[in-house]
Amino acid sequence: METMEETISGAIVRAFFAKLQGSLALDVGIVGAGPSGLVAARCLAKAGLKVAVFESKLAPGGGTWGGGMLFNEVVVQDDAAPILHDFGIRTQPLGNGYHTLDSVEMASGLIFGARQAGATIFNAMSVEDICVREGKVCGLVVNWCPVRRLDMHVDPIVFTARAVLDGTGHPSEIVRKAVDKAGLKVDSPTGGIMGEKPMWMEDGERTTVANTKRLYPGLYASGMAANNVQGGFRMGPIFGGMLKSGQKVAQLILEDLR
Ligand code: 48H
Repeated sequence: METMEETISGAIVRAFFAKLQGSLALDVGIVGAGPSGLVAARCLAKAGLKVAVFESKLAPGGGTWGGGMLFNEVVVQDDAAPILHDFGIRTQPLGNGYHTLDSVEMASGLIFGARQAGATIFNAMSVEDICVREGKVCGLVVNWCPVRRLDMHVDPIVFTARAVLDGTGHPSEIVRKAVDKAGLKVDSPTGGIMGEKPMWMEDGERTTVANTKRLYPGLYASGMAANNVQGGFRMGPIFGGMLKSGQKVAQLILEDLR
């Protein structure tokens, strides 16, 4: 007869590997579980696509948890609030075009909503490279985050994807691999990464959605990654642009994959 220890360990191993096996050939591989990546994940999973999000940290949520300067509240504009409400996240209208909301409710709600819609979230996994074949980005090269952090010489595994979304925030790590390592010319003014500009809330928010693009066949960027590629301004703890960027990139990917 199986011991309780064997039952519990066996259940975890079987369930995890079923999830892993089911994600090896994806419709969409999303790198980074920040607000833009999680909104995109929910939209794409709701549309019936096979979606996985790879997040290098133990806790998904990206830059949402800490609010502004660890004051755990953030702000969104009126027109972005319905995106949060669709996740069941509550906002408090200020009556002047903005809403405040609890940043912990936002982070946890976005994670829960993406997962409940059917996206698989792999935490503590880092994407360290991409696959490019016949002029198209078509896969993600993944390793455990501790393997990378401890500089262990361990080879990664590959998840193929019909579309890859760089949602890695300020550094746009995946587009960086595409440009510097794969030598791809992406859809930006120089064909490379322009670099994020300093703080200008109004302009940063105005351009984030416009900066959200298909950069190369199979490769997209959202949120601060998109701003970094196109040379957009940073905007601090206002999140409407991030949410709308996630929604827009999901639409672009859906149109392309269909
Ligand atoms: C796996 C990775 C890897 C990797 C990074 O930064 P994020 O919150 O992303 P966005 O763009 O959706 O939201 C940006 C927002 O949080 C923000 O920073 C704003 C509005 N700043 C304004 C300002 O003025 O500063 O999340 C990105 C996530 C993080 O959780 C990373 O850990 C993760 O991506 N990540 N995951 N493999 N190679 N690189």
